[in-house]
Amino acid sequence: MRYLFISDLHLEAQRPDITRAFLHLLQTRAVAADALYILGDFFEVWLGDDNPDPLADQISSALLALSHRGVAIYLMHGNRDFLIGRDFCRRSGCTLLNDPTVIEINGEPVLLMHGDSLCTDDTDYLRLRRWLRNPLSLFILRHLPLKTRHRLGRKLRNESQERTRYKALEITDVNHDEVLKVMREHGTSTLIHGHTHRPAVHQLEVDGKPVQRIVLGDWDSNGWALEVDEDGYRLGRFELG
Ligand code: LP5
Repeated sequence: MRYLFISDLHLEAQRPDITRAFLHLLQTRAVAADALYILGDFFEVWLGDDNPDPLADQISSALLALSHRGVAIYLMHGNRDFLIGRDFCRRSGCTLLNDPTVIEINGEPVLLMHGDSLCTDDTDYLRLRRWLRNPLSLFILRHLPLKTRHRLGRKLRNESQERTRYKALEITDVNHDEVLKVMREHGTSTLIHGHTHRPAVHQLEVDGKPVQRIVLGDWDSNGWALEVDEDGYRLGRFELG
């Protein structure tokens, strides 16, 4: 089996280069895989499946075409696109994954997360996350008029950009103890996540056993993808073209 993992593309109309690179990846490396996993922040901001958006239509058609070619596509929410719902998934042939999810690769359990919930030192963000992601808030947000969601989404982005500017780098990274805790809880020796925009493969130990934490990169000046097959895990950077 061949797997392809990506995250943090932040697709938006203002970055046609990222959209082009993603469509190219679908037509080349993704068709050669058995499964494509998108681990959150696929879109820069997602205001709801009912928001008319030509970019979303283009992306969902391309994903659907890939799924018709026999590639299984899995999508996890990120902190920017947690309002992606069943309608988008149906249109694009994706299966929505819970965060966290454990899958099996080469007979081993592998833990998949977006990564934001691992940043436990970022207490302000976690408070916001708890509020935004509780079922009642989600229900209310989904039923707000689109214009109101646009306004609130913009306000939240501006506020977030302003506040992250003053946060120390350690605060916006994952907390080491939290990583060990989730890996121990799920009994996995591999964790794959995105969110922090700090692509790397970290070798760690849980209870004396070697484990690895693979951080996917964000697509900005380059693209990033993790390929996995029976030969192992290969995290690579590529030109957007
Ligand atoms: O995304 P990134 O990496 O830049 O920053 C994140 C954290 N910020 C966020 C917020 C998102 O950027 C914006 C999400 C938009 C979603 C739109 C859909 C919803 C529509 C309806 C809206 C109600 O996730 C950032 C982390 C950072 O990652 C690193 O981990 O630090 O967190 C923050 O900056 C949060 C602040 O610390 C606290 C913000 C308090 C907000 C105050 C209220 C403002 C008005 C709210 C209106 C509802």
